Amino acid sequence: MSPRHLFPLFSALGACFLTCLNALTQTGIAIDHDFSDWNPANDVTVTDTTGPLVAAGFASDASNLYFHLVYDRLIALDEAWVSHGTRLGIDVDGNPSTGQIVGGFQGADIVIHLQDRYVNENGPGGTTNQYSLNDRRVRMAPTYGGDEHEVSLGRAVNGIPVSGAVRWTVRCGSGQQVSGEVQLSNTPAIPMATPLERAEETEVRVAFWNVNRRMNETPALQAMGRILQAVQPDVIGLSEVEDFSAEHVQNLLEEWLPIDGQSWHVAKDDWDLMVCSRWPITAQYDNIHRQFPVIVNAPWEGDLMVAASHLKCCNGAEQRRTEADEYMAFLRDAMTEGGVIDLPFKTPIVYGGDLNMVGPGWAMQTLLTGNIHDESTHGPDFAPDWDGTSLLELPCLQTDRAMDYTWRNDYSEWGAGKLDYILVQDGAVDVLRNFTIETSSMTPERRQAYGLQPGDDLEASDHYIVVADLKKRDRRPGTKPVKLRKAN
Ligand SMILES: [Ca+2]
Ligand SMILES: [Ca+2]
Ligand SMILES: [Ca+2]
Ligand SMILES: [Ca+2]
Repeated sequence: MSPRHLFPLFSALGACFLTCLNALTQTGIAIDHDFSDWNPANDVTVTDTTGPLVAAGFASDASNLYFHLVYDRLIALDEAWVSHGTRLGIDVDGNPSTGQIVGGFQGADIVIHLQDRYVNENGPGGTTNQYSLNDRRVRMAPTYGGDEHEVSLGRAVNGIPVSGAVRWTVRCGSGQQVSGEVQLSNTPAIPMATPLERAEETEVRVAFWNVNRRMNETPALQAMGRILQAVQPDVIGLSEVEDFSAEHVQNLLEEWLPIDGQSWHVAKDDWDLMVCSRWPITAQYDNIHRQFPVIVNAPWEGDLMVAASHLKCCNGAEQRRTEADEYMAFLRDAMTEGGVIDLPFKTPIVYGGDLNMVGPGWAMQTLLTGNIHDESTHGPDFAPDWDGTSLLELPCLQTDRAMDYTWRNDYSEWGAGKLDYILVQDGAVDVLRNFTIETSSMTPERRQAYGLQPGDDLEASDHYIVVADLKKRDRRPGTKPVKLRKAN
């Protein structure tokens, strides 16, 4: 063979090498609203363009099966905001004659009806059993609308075999459908054991927590105390504390997190929000609906503004968007001269809490980008980061599971989801660590190391705490922030 003939062979080998390398370096799938763990080359593209589906991918590890769904429009996966009727089918016994028919696919032993929030699985004697998404450990991200989604399905609870091939399919209400067949992988799920300790060089550890009005229930308080002692936050934004006084919460914090010779500072707004801080709170702004910015005398040059938030729940997308508009008008005021507040340039501003972010996610787009919806009432759009860009939504993955949900109720028709967020200006702070905690998924050794009990997560509240370690951005040349996903 002449060198001329060898060249295409080498380039074919090179292409294979790169593909194989991609497969080998694939480190597993996290359900976290970050899609860099999916290799688009492994997705199956939809050929007909009659509906919203563009492509779908499938992966597996020892714990879960995973689907990657790409649409051409904003879809809220477990809602009919835009009717998409997506069903996911898996033939787990490799037998097309057992199971359900999903369009052009026969033999699906498990069918996940995403939009209608249930799962059908084969029962005995040709029957079909219906389960909730939570029953079958279906997890999804993002929890609010987007054009790209990732879904996982627990293997053990669904009796998915330890080896062999499975056939899978994705079908939309439009009739668009893609299918594939793959060997099951038994690679362990992404190993997670994020330290709860603050990252080196952290200047402020901020946390947000919806404590579900439980601050007078003994078992909840014990669990809350253990979690806060493990986390040791400096600043805490609380929601659903309308029934309690600032003094009540201050006393609890002084018992759980005593500060040498000093008191905790607690500010309460006109409804259900509080901000608690190790450092003095020098100003508070009560009258922004369901959002509560305060100024903290942080241990860095200048101040810190922390806004605790608890946006309208559930079917309230328009109200959430109005609330976001209202806060963003305040933020624009804070970042520009005149009005009721002027912050010095580059004063870090952190926004977080239970944003109830379901449905289309309009409020999140406003909060991240500064694109105000009702400009006639709330004024013009602006860039909410001091460097002229948008804000950063922190992933806050669970410390011990590669998933981002912060709300979980196994008895609900609604799947576990991420309702609790931290938004930062990555032009003003570096984020050195960020996480949420599900104590039930920690190993006994890890729980023991941090003084936690398995049931502390849901005993304390129906929401998990979200935490971030911040360092005021060093703008000397050559310094590099931690790389995180930027809102698009
Ligand atoms: Ca991911
Ligand atoms: Ca089957
Ligand atoms: Ca101003
Ligand atoms: Ca606008």
